[in-house]
Amino acid sequence: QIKGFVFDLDGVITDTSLYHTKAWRQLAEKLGVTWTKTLEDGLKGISRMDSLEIILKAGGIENNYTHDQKVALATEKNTNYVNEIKKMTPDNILPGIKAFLDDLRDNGYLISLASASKNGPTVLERLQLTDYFPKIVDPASLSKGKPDPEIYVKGAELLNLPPEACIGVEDAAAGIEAINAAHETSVGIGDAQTLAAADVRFDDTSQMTLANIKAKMG
Ligand code: B16
Ligand code: MG
Repeated sequence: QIKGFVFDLDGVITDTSLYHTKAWRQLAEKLGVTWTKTLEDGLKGISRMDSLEIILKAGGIENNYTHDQKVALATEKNTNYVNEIKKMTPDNILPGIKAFLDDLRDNGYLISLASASKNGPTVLERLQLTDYFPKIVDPASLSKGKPDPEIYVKGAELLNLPPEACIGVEDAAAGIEAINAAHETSVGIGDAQTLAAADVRFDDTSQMTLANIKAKMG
């Protein structure tokens, strides 16, 4: 029986993926790396330093920078990203999410956050959703990022629930893989091809309700 929900943030609660993309693209193009949709999708759910590494590899320039230079590049991206999220308001909550969170709370489900983003708490504050997420996995505490199950295992642990009693919600293929490997039920938000491995899938957040999830779980 499901007792808790472990949420991804970017692409599920709000569309910060647009801001991540804008900031990474700006950096990539400055470094002479061609931006593609495949590159863009591959960065979703991936930690900051791993994302940088993927971009540099796409341009074949991963060996052109020292570790310190790479940290500086990632910091430059983050500064641009942080400037973007400062402009966010509760209007940036994706359709249906506020009602869904209220429904979960009213029905006694426990809720935690499993975002790879170190800016997660700031984003929740901007959206005025902090109160819904008393438990947040600290991404700095992880030894491996998504698709490794660690972040979703910890998300369930924070709720004192076995993974089998949790649903994980994700927009990224790497995230669905992490949820499945953690032995939680996976709910994917996005297209069928990218999220083929999800147990339950919706095209967008507006369709994600408790009733619809239950119906699809059978
Ligand atoms: P930061 P999620 C992920 O968040 C994003 O999808 C990914 O694009 C980003 O690089 C990562 O967080 C790290 O974010 O640079 O803010 O620490 O989808 O796991 O909520
Ligand atoms: Mg995401």
